[in-house]
Amino acid sequence: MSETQIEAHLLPILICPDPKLRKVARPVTPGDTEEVRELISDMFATMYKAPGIGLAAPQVGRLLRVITVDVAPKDVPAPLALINPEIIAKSEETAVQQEGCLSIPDQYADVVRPARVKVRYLDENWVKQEIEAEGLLAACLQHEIDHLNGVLFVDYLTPLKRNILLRKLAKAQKDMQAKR
Ligand code: K1U
Ligand code: ZN
Repeated sequence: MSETQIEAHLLPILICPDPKLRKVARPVTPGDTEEVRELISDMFATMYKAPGIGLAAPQVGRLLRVITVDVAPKDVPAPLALINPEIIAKSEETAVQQEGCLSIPDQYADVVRPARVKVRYLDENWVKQEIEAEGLLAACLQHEIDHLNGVLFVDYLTPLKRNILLRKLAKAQKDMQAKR
């Protein structure tokens, strides 16, 4: 293995209602460089294995403002790591996207969000970047940035839909524990 390659580890994904999922993550600083390099590598490995199209550091128990995203088809990977991402513009127009969450396994719901967003972030080399997104990428970026603020997609549902979904999750988790 060359010096620049890092051995990636699969990280356990926290499941709702883990209280860490409701915390606000802190911005990354230059002092975090080494830790964040390793974290990003582990997050990509964990996201692809799950499988998922996004992952936020709090989902793996790290309260740092880091997300990974890849909404491209499996055969053409387009990995994107975003450090300290910020939504700097969003459209008035909204779009509905069916969302899932690796921290709320096997539960899906339609979520209404701004259709297009512009996000400013630092890339893996700490270079300032901006990305304009629509469609699934826009929904995924907003979903992951929400995780950095302790917000989950179920928060956008009506209380009735949210309760039904979270009860289903609790039952599925209980059944799984019983089988172990
Ligand atoms: O943050 C997460 O929990 C990951 C989540 C991201 C997301 C999904 C859908 C809309 C917005 C954000 C997931 O990746 S859930 C799994 C999923 O959607 C998927 C898994 C395999 C192939 C395709 C999609
Ligand atoms: Zn999620």
